[in-house]
Amino acid sequence: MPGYVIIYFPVQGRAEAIRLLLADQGAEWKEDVVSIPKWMAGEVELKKTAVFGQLPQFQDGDFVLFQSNAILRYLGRKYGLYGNNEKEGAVIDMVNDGVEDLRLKYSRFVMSEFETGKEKYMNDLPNQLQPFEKLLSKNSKGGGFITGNKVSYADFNLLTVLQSHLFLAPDCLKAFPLLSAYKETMTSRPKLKAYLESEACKSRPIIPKRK
Ligand code: GTS
Repeated sequence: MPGYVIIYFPVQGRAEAIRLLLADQGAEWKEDVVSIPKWMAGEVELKKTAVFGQLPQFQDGDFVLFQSNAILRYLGRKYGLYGNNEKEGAVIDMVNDGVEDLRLKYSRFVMSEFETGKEKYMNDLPNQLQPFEKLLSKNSKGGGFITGNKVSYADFNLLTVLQSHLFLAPDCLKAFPLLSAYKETMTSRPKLKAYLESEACKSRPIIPKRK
């Protein structure tokens, strides 16, 4: 069994798509949880050794990797979740970059504009979700994946971003029938469903607890 370790804060955050991918592929991993207050106080040595001074860190045995999207791409290659050829892989990267753009907007909103910018963020959310609905409409033969005819690493990333939004706005997918069905299809994948229903997953907050 590969020795996978995810080192991250006690939240779903940027590590969750990695967890979803591993769970879906039937892989096991160990969690090394870093205390946010200790990290903020400069008491965690890893802050100095992390390549960009940030988490998550991922380990596959002796191999150490940072940057959540690079980790997803590494696992995508390893588990055959990167399309059937170079062009499909490039489209998967494109979609994942779109997911990253939305994740950044979400993070900025949650961390800095939660009290003041909620109405603006929610009003604009349909515009942000529309491109993904359109991608699904063009991929009707794909069996429910965001692109291509099999699950890709970007699907796990998109699913976590959708779930983060559903956490704040449970109705946000109502106007998007394909995204709603996509979310159901993804969360019904047996191994993924088992993980999503596990105590380990449910006990981890989607975002850091607000004071
Ligand atoms: N591009 C990086 C990635 O995708 O891994 C961003 C990593 C990042 O911003 N990590 C944050 C961090 O380590 C935590 S979170 O954004 O994932 O919640 N923050 C602490 C710090 O000291 O910057």
